[in-house]
This record gives sequence, C-alpha cells and structure tokens, in this order.
Amino acid sequence: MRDIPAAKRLPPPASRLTMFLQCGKFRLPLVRPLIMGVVNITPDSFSDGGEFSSTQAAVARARRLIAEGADIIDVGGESTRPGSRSVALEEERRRVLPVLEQLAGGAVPVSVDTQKPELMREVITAGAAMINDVNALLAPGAVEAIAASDAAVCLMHKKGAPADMQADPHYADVVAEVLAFLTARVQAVRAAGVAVERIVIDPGFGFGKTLEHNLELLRQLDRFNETGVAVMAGLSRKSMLGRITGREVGERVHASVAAALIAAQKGARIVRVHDVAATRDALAVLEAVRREG
Ligand code: HH2
Repeated sequence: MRDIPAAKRLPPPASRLTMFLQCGKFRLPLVRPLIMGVVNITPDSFSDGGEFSSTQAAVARARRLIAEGADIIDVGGESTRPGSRSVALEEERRRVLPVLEQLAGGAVPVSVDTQKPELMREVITAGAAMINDVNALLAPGAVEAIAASDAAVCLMHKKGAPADMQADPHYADVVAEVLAFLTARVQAVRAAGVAVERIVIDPGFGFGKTLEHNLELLRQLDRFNETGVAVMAGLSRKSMLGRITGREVGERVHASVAAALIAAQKGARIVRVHDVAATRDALAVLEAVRREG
C-alpha cells in the first residue's frame, strides 16, 4: 500500500463527546449547557441592529451579559441576516477591534463572529479566544488562521449567501446534508491539527432553511453529537420564532428561551442567545431536573 503523507492522513474519528471546550487559555467544562451572549456592533443586525453600534454601548452590553451569566461573549461587526450585504474588512475591523480590546483579558472568553481570515488573525492576536465563522472556515487561509492559533472555532452550516439564502432553499434530507457538511468541515480542521476540544459545530438555523427545515434540524439535533465535537444552536429571536408565534423581533424572548431549552435537551452544549438572564434561569431548571435524574 502506498504511504499517505502525514498531512493528508485524516485523524481518527472522535470516539466520544468532548468534555470541555478549549478557547485560548480558557478551558470551559461542558457539564451544563454554556451560554454565548451576542453583541452585534452593527447598524443593521436583525435582532439588535443599531442598539450597540458605538464601542461604548457594545462594551456596556457585553459587561451586562457577563453579569447576567454569559459564559462566552460573541461580538460581530457584520450582519448575516437574510438580505444583508457584506462589510469591507476595514469597516469590520473598525467596529470589532476597539470593543475586543476592552473585553479581552477579562474573566470570560470573547468570540468574534467573522468570515474574514485577515480579521481572524488580527482578533486572535488582540485576545479573541474563539472565532465564530458562519462560513465554516471555507475562505482561503481561514483554516490556517485557526490552526496557527490556540483559539476555538465554531463551524456553521449555511446554504447560499445571506443576500439570497432564504429565496427558495431545497434539501433532499436536511439533517443528513447538514451533518455531512459539518462532518467534512470538522475533518478538514482536524487534519490541519486543531484538537476536537477546540471545535464547535452549528447547523445554522435560518441560514438557507425554511421553517420546516429548521424544525427538523431541532428535532434531530442530537444526531450532531455523532461528530464528537460540541454542538451549538443559535435560535434566539430568529424569524422562525416570529413565524410560529406571530411576534415581532423585540417580543420573541419567551419563544427564544423555549427554543434554547429544547436545543439543550436535544444535546446542544452551547446556546447562542441575546437574552442571557432569561435563558440562564430556564437552563438552571433543566439542570436541576437532570441532576435529580
Ligand atoms: N446567527 C447569526 C449570526 N451568527 N453564528 C452562529 N454560530 N450561529 C448562528 O445561528 C448565528 C451566528 C444571526 O443572528 P444575529 O447575530 O443576532 O444577527 P445578525 O447576523 O443580523 O447580526
């Protein structure tokens, strides 16, 4: 048999679920679902656009979410809502870096939601402990940017680009397709030398999916644990919850908490939310019940 060069050899499949998330110097035990609190430094995010677009407001928001119990803070300088347009590197940098500089070095790891490899490298140097990439590190140089660091990474599935992804998404089997994509991305990132404890996957609720696709992914979320890496779910305030409840984005807290709770029961190890305090209470009830069991 021909020898396969070391770099091309795939690492063995993860045999069991990782028990912690390693983000930079932080080691977060995955004994209960972790809460990632969202801070969008954007004028146009669907959930909180314009509310925290100044550095000061974004930092204050992040500190409040930490006080409410966020385990990780996710800052983003580019909206990826359906219909959004991409932001130039310089503008995204201008939004994110001053906020990161004030939050890095604190007690809670800071994640940066970006698809741009240059910015990934810069924010990791500036203290980001995690990169949350809705493009699953597909941009040239993105895998290398993570591999050269000790940051964690979230690989998210999306179908199409935000500008048109909700036009008319189709899947033969949404769960099988999303799982196959994320499994391949995990293998690619592991092959570049990134440990399973640094990798998170996310099916990308609302990213090129109809309401029925999103519901099917939520029903079968536990299947994503087959990959052995931590699963994250981001359902907070999303339009699928508006479709179900008939409520506007600012009135979706209860539905968001319900969705986070279901995701946690279905095996999500991290929930990405805007309403940290409410989510924290709901997850505390779940954990109390689990402990008793
Ligand atoms: N959803 C959004 C953005 N980033 N990242 C992950 N991993 N998973 C998600 O579900 C996800 C994400 C969209 O939500 P939000 O950040 O509130 O809005 P916008 O993209 O308009 O800033």
